[in-house]
Amino acid sequence: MSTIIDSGRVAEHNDKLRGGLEEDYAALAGMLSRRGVDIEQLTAKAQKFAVALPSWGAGTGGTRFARFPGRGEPRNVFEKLDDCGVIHQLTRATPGVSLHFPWDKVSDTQALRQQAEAHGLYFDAVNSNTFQDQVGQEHTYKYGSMTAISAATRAQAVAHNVECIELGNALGSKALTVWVGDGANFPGQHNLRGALERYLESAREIYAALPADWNLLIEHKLFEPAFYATTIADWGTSFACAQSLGEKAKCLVDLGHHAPNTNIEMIVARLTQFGKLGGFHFNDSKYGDDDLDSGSINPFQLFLVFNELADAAEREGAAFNPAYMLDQSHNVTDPIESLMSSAVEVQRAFVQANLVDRDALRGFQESHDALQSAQTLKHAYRTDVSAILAMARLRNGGAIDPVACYRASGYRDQVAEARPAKAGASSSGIV
Ligand code: LRH
Ligand code: MN
Ligand code: MN
Repeated sequence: MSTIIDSGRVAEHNDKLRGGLEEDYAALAGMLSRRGVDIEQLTAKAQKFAVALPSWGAGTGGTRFARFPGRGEPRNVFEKLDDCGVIHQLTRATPGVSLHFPWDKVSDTQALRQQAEAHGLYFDAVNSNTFQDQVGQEHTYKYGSMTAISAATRAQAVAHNVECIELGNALGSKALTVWVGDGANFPGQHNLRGALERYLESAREIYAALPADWNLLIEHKLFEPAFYATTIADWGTSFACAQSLGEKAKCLVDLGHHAPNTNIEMIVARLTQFGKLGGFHFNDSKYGDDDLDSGSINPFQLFLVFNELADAAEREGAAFNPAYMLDQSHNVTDPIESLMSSAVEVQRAFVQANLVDRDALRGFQESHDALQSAQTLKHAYRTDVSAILAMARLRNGGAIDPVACYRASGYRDQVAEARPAKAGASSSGIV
């Protein structure tokens, strides 16, 4: 497996920090052992944890007002893979990459697959895009895609999704994520039921094109760009569609796609109970679909989501395997640094959730001890598991401190030279 940052530099970085980490790890091991927890089991779990990277997160995202490009942004899908390779090399927690078509222009699937493999990466769910028009496209999505009144527009949206499945299949992906912005800006603009009927009709055609071992992940979002009524606005609609489509259709929860204060962990519990949790787009938000770095605003919510996932894993065993992906937009940070720290924050929530004393929690719940039930969760959440995460990285061949190691490597300077800025260029393909 090729590395993008010289492995000698990573080793040098680790040698400087190893002594301190070993001390911290031993102190944490002692503290956890007094609680009856074996640190080695947690570290082994952390070493296996993976969250996929969004190819569109490798460049500066931009808002609907402006985009301020960063230095050395990847100009094509191969360069995005290089950046993802760096993130995985240092964190060892991000072996999957989620592509977005046609933002990612892929003609030679073999070459792309080879490059991914050289970086130790594979392709997670592929995403379709019928939320904007592409150059040369015959029918506009201005009035919807899968739900459009025009049958020709709906057929075009279906054909694009089928093409995404074909591309994904050639790349080794196993799922298609479909998010459509379709909806209405005014009461009366749509027949609300009619729009969903057309959505399901289109979705059935896409579903029929899925290979046997694929999933269709339905991503809901409350609003934006439709500000009055989005067709797939909530988990209830997503769930009903997934049920009606069949076994391979599941729901994808993007943490930024709910009304403020929605109890997202409860949505997770409901979807796991009924076997329809397909995966996540992790990010954080304060107001809407802010696409901020995971764990940067509400890390406790992220922990509570993972607490439900740990409960589901305990009940369902190895069969429980939702797709974990990041979906973020980076505007004021280096995307590589944001993606590295977000992956670590998601992994942190995973480890903390595995630290919850589930037998004690069950006991407190059964004896109606609300205070101690809450404290049991808080006890795990308050535990600083950084040394476990760093040790997992070290043992997997990554960096003890990925951001520091990345900064010291000079990677951004190197790519800034190799990838000169282009006026108006954008990472996603939106100009
Ligand atoms: C929609 C969304 C969806 C898209 C991505 C770019 O807001 O979350 O997942 O594919 O953003
Ligand atoms: Mn998303
Ligand atoms: Mn979103």
